[in-house]
Amino acid sequence: PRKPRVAVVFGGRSSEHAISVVTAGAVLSAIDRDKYDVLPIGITTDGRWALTADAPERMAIADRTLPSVTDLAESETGGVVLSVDPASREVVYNEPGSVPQALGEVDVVFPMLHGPYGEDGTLQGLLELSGVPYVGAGVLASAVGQDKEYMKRVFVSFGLPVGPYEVIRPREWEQNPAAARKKIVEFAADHGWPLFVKPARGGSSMGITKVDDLAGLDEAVEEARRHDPKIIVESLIRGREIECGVLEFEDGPRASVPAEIPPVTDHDFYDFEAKYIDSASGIVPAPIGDEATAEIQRLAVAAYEAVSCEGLVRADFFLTEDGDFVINEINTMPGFTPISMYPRMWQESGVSYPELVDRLIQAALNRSTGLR
Ligand code: G1L
Repeated sequence: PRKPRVAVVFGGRSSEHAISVVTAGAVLSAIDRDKYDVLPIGITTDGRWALTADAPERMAIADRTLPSVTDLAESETGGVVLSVDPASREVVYNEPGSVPQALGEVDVVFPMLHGPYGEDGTLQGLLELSGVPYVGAGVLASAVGQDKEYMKRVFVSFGLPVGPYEVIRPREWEQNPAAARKKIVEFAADHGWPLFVKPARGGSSMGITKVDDLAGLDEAVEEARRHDPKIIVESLIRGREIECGVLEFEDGPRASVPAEIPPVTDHDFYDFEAKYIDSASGIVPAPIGDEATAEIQRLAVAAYEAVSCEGLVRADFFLTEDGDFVINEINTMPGFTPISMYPRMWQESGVSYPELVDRLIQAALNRSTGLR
């Protein structure tokens, strides 16, 4: 019988293009070629889809040079739209003004794009329309996981512990900035300084400012609004940073051992690359004791279920001095190189990186398309 064909879609018009290429290279290296065929599909930084060589060795950082899809592309075509024929599941290049070029059938897509048009549910929607199964979160879970406001609203409605927050919508700031500023100042009066001012949507730590007093507020709001006109204000939760992985097994989701992220300097706070590539500083398993471990595992699976995640999620928490967990956020597309926290937590739980990749592909293949 024919091997299932896995299309790995990576790169993209994101500041994290190179991270995606490096991660896709690790995934391509880990996929069992006796079991699956692969189709590497890169998206250039200017948004063109390209069939790339199946050459994971060219997708690593070499001589301090970051890899890019442009350097890997075999056939690159301007303005191309990739589509999948729903009847045959044939992947097609619809190059404007020419005959669509068939690339062969695909059985499952491994989406590896960061940020807008990647992990916010848009690519997932395109794949739903095409009837192709894909690894990981669906449209709703991707979109909710990308929006810090709706993520918290879902957590609250499922009884999960979230920290204090306030949302400033685009029109609030544009039409009455004084009232919006007052809302934030009252929030600070209730919950104390410092505050974190964040873009509501977007996964990386870009656009986030820690604000110590009123003087820094306007600039922090303007900075966050450069990334997203909707912003969220959160209070500082004093506690240890503990995260936990959830992975779908044959019988349902299970939680990994948790990890602790040691406190970082202000410099590291802005270094989002460290979050994905150099996660060596994380402590696995987190030294928090059996009781807290069981509790975070219960909460992580509850967060996965609350948002209707599929395949995997990384859930990030604070452990307060009182011994209580507060959920900070979930990540439907966590850092995913072999040294990233999510794969490391599963490694420590007895699931190797190739097994992790295989389980995710199997979970996607076992899912039917349509409502589930
Ligand atoms: F497909 C999965 F498994 F859901 C998946 C896809 C992408 C897991 C993790 C990632 N991560 C990335 O693509 C990235 C961290 C390189 C950018 Cl979001």
